[in-house]
Parts: sequence; structure tokens; C-alpha cells
Amino acid sequence: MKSIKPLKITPKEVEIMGLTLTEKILKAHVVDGEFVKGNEIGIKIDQTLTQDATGTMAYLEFESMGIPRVQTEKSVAYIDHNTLQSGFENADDHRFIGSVAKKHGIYFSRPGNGICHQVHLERFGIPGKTLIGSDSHTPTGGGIGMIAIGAGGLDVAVAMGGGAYYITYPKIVKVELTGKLSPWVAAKDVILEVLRIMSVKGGVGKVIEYTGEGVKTLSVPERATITNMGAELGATTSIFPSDEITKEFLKAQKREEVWVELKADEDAVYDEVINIDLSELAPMVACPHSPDNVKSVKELGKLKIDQVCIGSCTNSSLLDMSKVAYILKGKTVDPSVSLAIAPGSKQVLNMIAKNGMLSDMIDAGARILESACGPCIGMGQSPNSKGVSLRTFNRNFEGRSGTKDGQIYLVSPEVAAASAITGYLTDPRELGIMPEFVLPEEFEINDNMVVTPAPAEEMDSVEILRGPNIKPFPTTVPLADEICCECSLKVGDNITTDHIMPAGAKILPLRSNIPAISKHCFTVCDEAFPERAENLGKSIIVGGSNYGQGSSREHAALAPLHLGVKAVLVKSFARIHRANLINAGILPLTFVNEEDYDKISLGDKLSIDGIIDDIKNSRNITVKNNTNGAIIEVKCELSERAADIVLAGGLLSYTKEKLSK
Ligand code: MIC
Ligand code: SF4
Repeated sequence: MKSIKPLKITPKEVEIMGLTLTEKILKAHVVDGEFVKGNEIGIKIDQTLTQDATGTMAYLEFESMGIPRVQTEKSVAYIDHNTLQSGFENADDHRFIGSVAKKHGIYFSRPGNGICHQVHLERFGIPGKTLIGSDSHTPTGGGIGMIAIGAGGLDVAVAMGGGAYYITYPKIVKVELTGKLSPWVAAKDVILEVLRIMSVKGGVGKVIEYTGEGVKTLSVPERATITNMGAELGATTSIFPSDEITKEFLKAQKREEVWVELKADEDAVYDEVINIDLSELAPMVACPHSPDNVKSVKELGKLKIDQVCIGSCTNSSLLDMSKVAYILKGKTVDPSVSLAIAPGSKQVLNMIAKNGMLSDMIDAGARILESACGPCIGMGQSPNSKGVSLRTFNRNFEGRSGTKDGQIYLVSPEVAAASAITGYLTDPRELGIMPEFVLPEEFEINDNMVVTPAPAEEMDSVEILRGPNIKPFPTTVPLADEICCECSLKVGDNITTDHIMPAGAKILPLRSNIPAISKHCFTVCDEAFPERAENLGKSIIVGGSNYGQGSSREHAALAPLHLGVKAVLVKSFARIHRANLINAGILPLTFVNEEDYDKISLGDKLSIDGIIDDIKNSRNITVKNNTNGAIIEVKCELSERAADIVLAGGLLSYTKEKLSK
């Protein structure tokens, strides 16, 4: 595939009047489609990142495209998710990814180096550049003014091959920040407030752009917490300007030369505006089981807790760790509480080791975990049954912690640490005067855990190391003109990818083996689903609104594909999951009238015909329910390109077809 050249405008060169920051960066990268709101546009991708739980599949896909070397400015493969090695599978995947990285021109961040988003922000991100990552929290990069977007593995594979990444030209929401956070109120409280206002589906099709005087009061790690958790709004991404504070951060990372000033024009036009006075915010909590179920700490009162976990890509920076260490210093964790802390990167861990903060944490009784995702993705530290766990993470979906009836509350590091000491939910403002926490002028720099790719002349001799658990990408077939099958599953609103394709320590090692992982598909909702779907051979899933919210895992599309799911018919979709269904060649259908959801039940016999013609002519599609006689009109709104992908049987077949031409 030919590498795509961006248009002439680059963020460094041209000041385009009246544009939001998002539009400026997008405009400088658009390579396909008309730059008009609502249109599908293809953008050139400067950087990619993968993590190990999605990476094996992404690299199998990249390999099968037959492109010898990545075409991006920088591609990085991280190992941070599947780090509990209770069998050979995860270690084999790490080895496979390491060898692919070496061969194909990708930097390899070894296990132990840290969580992809934290490390990428520290060591690789560049203001004004585009980044896509096979992880939904890639928008963390928006904290330094990148357009950083979470995507499915196949989209990342195509971008590594030099192909454009396609998004709908988004609506742009301005979040105008004024004032300054009060002592012990945190960046986490800002994003929890945005979630309270907008909800977990309020950001679909939108980019959240932060502006206003209040921006200057937030450091880069604080901004990154906010853009990271913008993923929970369903937003395409979130972004802060790149200013003097960004420059200072990059300087302290010895990367000042990549800094460029970036901001929206004074007269930029936004689609929506939200005003937040930082000084009015108080410590907040997202209650079980949704990140938008937000209440204030005060409202919840003295909730007794069993566990506290501090870390994850949302809140594991040096700044977060400094606050936690300060609160824990000289105290002891309450006897009824287990406190686990995972610093976000080797850099953070090393710095707190050297400055004594780690010792303050250990002294207080914290259980120090490796710099990785860990409990956030159910890789250990599952709470006791019915356990109440306060976590500084970004998702509290039911069962995600590994304990089905665990009660997970999302909080700031300040609330988490203060509560670990008392044993109940505690307002950190009770701690008294807050000292000023400042970032160091220089971070500890040592990139020895990042393996550089083999030079081009040596890449042919690099051997790819494949373990027995690594199975090929599932076979796909071009779209059939007629589907006649049963409804194999009916689910409600806000189904997450953790429902569709659960994670956790037991299932994650199967990420490179679609037939094996498929046996766990939807088991959180219906234990019998995988067997039923497989026996049916072909089927349709019916769901409610915001179907597929949460992660970027394409396994939530590949497992249904393997089980014979031909179409998913819902009230509305989350962005990344819908794209993953299209990439897998599964029809994403939405009800024209949402009430028709009630006209289909589990086991009903459904039929659709003339699909190809309807799709080619952008017409609504008719679904007949042969069990109760209902005729249901559904939409399948696809761009020309997306329609071609579905018709070809998915993005891999489509890309291979294009490459062969
Ligand atoms: C998550 O937070 O849900 C994950 C695990 O990081 C996922 C990726 C995955 O499922 O591998 C994400 O956010 O995309
Ligand atoms: Fe890892 Fe959790 Fe961040 Fe996902 S949300 S990348 S599992 S730390």
C-alpha cells in the first residue's frame, strides 16, 4: 500500500482562521473525503500504538497484508495488559509481538516498561500529530494536543501499512474551564463532572475540546487524566491545547524539540458549549456499574470499603503517586482494607523509588504491583464477593473486576488514598492543608526497555516466534444477499464490550485464539449463548442503545463472527464497536422506530433479502419476523467505503483486494 501524503497544511505552518484545534489538526491530515461536518473523512496517521491484548491479532492482520515495514512516523507495541503469566500463552504472545516489531519497524516496549498510554505520553507523543491505538484510552495523548483515537486492531494494522483512518467529521464540543481546582479536588473530578453532564453516550460522534483560562491551571498529567476518561463519554477523542505547560512537560522529558504551540482560534465555532468552573467542583465518585453514575463523596457518606486500587492509565502518573505517597506517609492502611498500587510506568516507579515515596507507600501497608494494567482489566486483585472497591480507574462495568457481584466505585487518587487509611469513603478535604505538588524539572529518562526495530537490511533475517495458542484470523466471506436465521440473543441498553467479550485473567490469554475465546462470548449475559449460536450456524443479535460501549477490542466482533453472527440489530451503537463490526463484515443495523425492538424475541425466525441492492443504493432494509409476522424497517447507514468493506466480507478482504489491484 502506498504511503499517503498529507495535504500541504501542517499545524506548524499555516494558521487557519476560525477553526477549532481539532479541525486544524484534522485539516492538516485529511487525505480523503470532503472536509464537511458529518462526512466520512480519511486522515493520515502519524503514529500508532498497540497493546498485547489487542496487539497479537493486529499484527497477524498486518502480516497478512504483506507489507514489509510500517509506513508511519512511529509505531510502538506495548506489553502491559496480559502480564500475569499463569500459562505459556501470554509469554508466547509477548515473544510473538516482540519479533514482529523487530522485523517490521516497530518500537517494542517490553513488559515492565509501563502502561501504553502513560509511556506514550511520556516518551513518544507529539503535539499536533495523529495517533491511533488499538485501545480505547488512546485519547490520553490529547493531554499534549494530539488527535489520538482508539480503534480496532484492523484499523491500526491498515494505518501501519500507510492507509488512512476513517472517521466521521465530528461535532466539536467546547468545554470552557474557568477558575482553579480547590485543594484536594482533582482532574478526575473534572472528567466525572463532564460524565455526569454528558453521560456515557453523550460523546458519540463528538470531539471534546478543552479551552478557557482554567486550562492553564492544569498540568499535563491532569489534562491526560481528563482526555483519557473522555473515552467513557463515547467520544471520538478529547484534546487540550499545546501551550507553555506542555512545553515544560516535554522539556522535563528531554523532548522539548517536538513541542509546537497549538490552540483554537479566538473565533472558532463549536457545536456545543459546556462551562465548568473548576473552583466549584468537589470530590466525586462514579458508582456501580457505570462511569456516568456520578455522585459527590459527600452525598454517599461514610461508605464502608474492602479494597482500594490506585493506578491504571487514568491515574498512575508521578503527580498522582506523589499525592498518594503524601497522604499515606506515616499512616497505616485500615485493617479491613486491601490497598494495591500500580505506578503507571517504569519512569514513575523508578522516580518514586529514588525519592522515597515508594517507601512511604510500602510502610503504610500498600501492596505494590508491577507497572501494568493489572486489576483494571481483572488481571488479579479481584475484590472479595460483594466487596466494595474504590479504584482510580476509568471503568466500573459489572463483573469487569473479576468478581461478579463486586461493587466498584471510581474515584481520584486523593479520595482513594484518604479512604484506604480510614476504611470508609473519605473526603480528602478532611486532610487539612494541601501542600503544592509540582512536577520535577527533569524526569528520570532511561528508554532501555524499548527495543528498537531491526535496520531495514537485517529485517529479512528476523524470525517470527509463534506459540501454539496463536491461531489465524477467522475466515470471512463476502456478504450474502439473503439472511434467514434466528435471533440468538436479545440484550438491553448500554451493553459493554466487557459483556460481549469478557476479559480478566482467565479469558485474556485466549486473545490470539478466536475459536477458544469465542466460547466465552456474552457468557456474562447468557451462559448458553456461545453453544446456541454455534449450533445455529447463522444468527442475528438484537440489542438496545449504546450497544458496544467501552473498549476497542475487536474480539467483541471477531468472536460473534466466528459463532456465525451475520447482523447486529440495535437502537444505537458505540463508535469503535460499530467500526469493528463493519471491519469484521457483520451488518450493523439500527431500528428506524426504536419501539420495534419489542417486536423481536429470542429464538424468533428472521429473514432479510435483497440486502446487497439495499446497501448499494443506501436504502432502508426490511427485516421480516417470520415467527410473529412483524415487518421491521431498519437502517444500515454506511459510507461508500464502509459499504464496500461489508460487501467484501470485512476490512481484511477489502484491503487485500485493493492491494492486489
Ligand atoms: C480496556 O480498558 O477495556 C482495555 C482492556 O484496555 C481495552 C482493550 C482490550 O480489550 O484489549 C480498551 O480499552 O480498548
Ligand atoms: Fe489498561 Fe485499564 Fe487503561 Fe484499559 S483502561 S489500557 S485495561 S489501564
